Amino acid sequence: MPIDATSPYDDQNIFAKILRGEIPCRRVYEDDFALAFHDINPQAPHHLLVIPKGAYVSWDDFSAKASDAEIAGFVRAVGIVARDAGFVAPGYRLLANTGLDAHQEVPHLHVHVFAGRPLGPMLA
Ligand code: IU
Repeated sequence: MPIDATSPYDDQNIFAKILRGEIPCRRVYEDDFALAFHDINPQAPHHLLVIPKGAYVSWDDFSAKASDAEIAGFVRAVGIVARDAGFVAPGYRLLANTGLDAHQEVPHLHVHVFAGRPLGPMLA
């Protein structure tokens, strides 16, 4: 079910549990600001999720409330994940579904990283 991006943070959401180590994930990268892991239902040959370590429901919540250090750290982590995976040259796509109309399902900000095939024109 899609979530309302303006709802309060629920610390029982699945990505909060992954961050606390209560649920396993296929981790590819971690630093002070971000964790990256494989999506369990990949929509491309490579489909990773990058999440901030802080408790933010959505891109809207994060961009409004996170500190400059958290924002810089998270954006840099997304770049490192893509670069370390070798996605830069052939290309990759970032996506952050936000709220009901965008069909955001997990109420902890996550940036999808898609790569591994020509992804075609942007669909909206
Ligand atoms: P969305 O942007 O909120 O719609 O995407 C949620 C993603 O989280 C989706 O691609 C799921 O496959 C993925 N996911 C996951 O990787 N592990 C989980 O335990 C759950 C969802 I629940």
